[in-house]
Amino acid sequence: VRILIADDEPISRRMMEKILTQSGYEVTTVADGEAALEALTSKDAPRLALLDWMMPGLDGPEVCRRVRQQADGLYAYITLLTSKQSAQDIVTGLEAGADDYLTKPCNPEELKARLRTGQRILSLEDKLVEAREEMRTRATIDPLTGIWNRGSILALLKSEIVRCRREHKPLSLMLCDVDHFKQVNDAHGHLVGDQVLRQAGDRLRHAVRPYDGVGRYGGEEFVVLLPECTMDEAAVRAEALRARIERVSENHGVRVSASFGIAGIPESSAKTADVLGEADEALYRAKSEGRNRVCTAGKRPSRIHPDRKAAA
Ligand code: GH3
Ligand code: MG
Ligand code: MG
Repeated sequence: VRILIADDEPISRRMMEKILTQSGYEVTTVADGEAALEALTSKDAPRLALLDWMMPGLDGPEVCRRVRQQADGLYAYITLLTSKQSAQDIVTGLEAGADDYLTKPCNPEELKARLRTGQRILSLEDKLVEAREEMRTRATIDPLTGIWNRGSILALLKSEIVRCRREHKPLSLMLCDVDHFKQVNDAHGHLVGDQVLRQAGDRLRHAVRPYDGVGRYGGEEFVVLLPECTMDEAAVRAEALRARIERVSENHGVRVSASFGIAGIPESSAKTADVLGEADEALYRAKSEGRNRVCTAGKRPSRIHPDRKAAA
């Protein structure tokens, strides 16, 4: 465990350093408040600190205050060292954001015991942060495919509509639905069905640019958000994806294809289009025209793959 000791008196600094090094701490020492503040706000800062109250420049409580103000990372457990003993001083120190205080010269056993309390609190904090991260993941990520869940992709759509309008950029959206997916489940079982969905999610994710959004809209339906992409560009990319899904599935035994509905908001548009609804209509058209194809909102006839047109 790493700990910072900030004390301008060399003797007391060395004494504490010795005690703590012997108890297995990895000690960093500094001799004034500025250096302490720098160490505690740096990247990968120690999370335990002993700060002398009186130091030239910034004193202990001031360092505390600034650390608490600036901190955006993990919590640091700060103990102030003081030779003062009046109740008012203690209140001042704690109000500055210190977690604990010790009077100097400190008893080695008490010092170690107090620091163990600090470590307990830090480990509680770590568990909380971990739990929060896990909850965040569960709330935003679809567990089967690892892409955004419905709520997240819809929230992203909302904010991208606002951003693209503000920046006068187009925005397009693909809805992708696996064809006859019920039959995949029926013929190969639910586990293979899940596998197909995971692969579809991977394929979509790998086909897009880093700033595009890919989410699972429902069972076997996916949304791909394409900011700064016109509907024509989106249709070209959807067609490439469609062909790829068809080709790859042919090599893998389970025949899978998907239909795509494209909609978008042009860069100059002021109206609030229901892009999702329009994409859904286009998707419906793609389904009713025979599946395994890309349809674009407002365009008739739909984009039919050239091979299929020839075959028709
Ligand atoms: P269409 O070409 O018209 O889209 O036909 P479809 O069979 O793909 O569409 P439908 O909506 O009738 O069926 C979707 C199926 O997807 C039904 C449901 O059991 C299945 N499904 C939904 N979520 C999951 C999932 O997480 N895993 C698996 N294996 N199947 C799922
Ligand atoms: Mg389907
Ligand atoms: Mg469906």
